Amino acid sequence: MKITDVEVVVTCPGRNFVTVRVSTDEGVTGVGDATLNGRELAVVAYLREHLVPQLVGRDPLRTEDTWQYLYRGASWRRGPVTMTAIAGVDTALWDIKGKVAGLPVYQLLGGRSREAVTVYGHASGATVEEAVASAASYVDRGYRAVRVQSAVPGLDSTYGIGGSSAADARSYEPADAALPTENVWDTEAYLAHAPTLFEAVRRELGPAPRLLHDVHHRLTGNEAARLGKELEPYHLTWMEDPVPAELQDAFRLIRQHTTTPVATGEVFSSIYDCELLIRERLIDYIRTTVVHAGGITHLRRIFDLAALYDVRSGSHGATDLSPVCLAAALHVDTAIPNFGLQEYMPHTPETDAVFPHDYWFEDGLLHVGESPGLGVDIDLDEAATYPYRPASLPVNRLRDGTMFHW
Ligand code: EZ4
Ligand code: CO
Repeated sequence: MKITDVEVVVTCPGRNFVTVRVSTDEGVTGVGDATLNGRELAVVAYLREHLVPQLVGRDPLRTEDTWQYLYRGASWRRGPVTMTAIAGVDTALWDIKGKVAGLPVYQLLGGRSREAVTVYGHASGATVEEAVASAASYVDRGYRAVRVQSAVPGLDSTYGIGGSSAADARSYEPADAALPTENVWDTEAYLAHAPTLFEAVRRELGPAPRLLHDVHHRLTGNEAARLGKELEPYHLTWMEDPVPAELQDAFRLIRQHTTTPVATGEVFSSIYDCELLIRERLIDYIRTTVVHAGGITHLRRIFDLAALYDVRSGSHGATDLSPVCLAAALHVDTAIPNFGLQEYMPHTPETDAVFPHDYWFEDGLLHVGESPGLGVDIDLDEAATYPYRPASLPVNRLRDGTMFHW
């Protein structure tokens, strides 16, 4: 069996998605997500100029050898662009392998370890009251876990805030312009506010729902230690990205001060980014996912390392990861022994129409489909109706204009 063609498809049904579509001489095709929000065309160029010419003629079933060939073949390896490009190819090859075997990919990863995948939804509000009501609406719809964010009083914009539940699903859309939106951040205002939010949410919702919060890389280690301590009475499932993920020493400081569980890793590209945090048990959940961490082949390796240290998976699953990534993530989530939680924000109907899929949501759980392969495809005609639009994620400044982390 041979790879005959690799297409790199860019489509923008509300936001940009990059998809790798691999064709073979036996007529079987596979798809992989290669979307890197805000830097999409860098991955497209990496694929089209460097990887595609190396793939034509190869055996699509040699997933491990192809992964090693693409990874080791770049002397300057790792990094988000490289690893997202490799992920797109690797995911498409696993899709083909499943179709050739006549089995859903989770079967090739060891079969079911659970009946379905527990997800968390995104609740938010312009006020604490709105955020509490939003969280309650998720619980009413069957969600067992909810991430809660609310606007910080005195700031014009806060990460993660959507005004209504429809807006919730779109609240991470990039500005439709080449220049990013500029937000303003105030750490002291945030630190004063965040515990009051969770005090109110726990009071209203009681002890049952699992609660999460995304700090989005905004604190120092010491500030995060303070927040973690102040959140302890509300028993969060996790405090996410408390510090910029590259500042790994800071996780030691956080760990020394608080039992609030910590999750990080959505921006990590490889097992080497995660290794110290896992081995020293500085985190409770590792948030790497298929598209940004080298595909199914490499993500499985990260989660196997994590399993040795009681660290569970908590894969990133915002709407800037395509349904192809979500489908692939669900196969991994269904199979691994140390699954923790899966982030889930429903895609828009336009996006779902471009990427028909057989996974479904019910009662707080996502269910993987039984089709051979990943159970997701790209409708090329539908995709072609949504041309690429330049877009950026926001940037963040302190009140005095200093550039800060977003
Ligand atoms: O901000 O995917 O936990 N989820 C997140 C996401 C990220 C976006 C960035 O593109 O942090 O909402
Ligand atoms: Co996050």
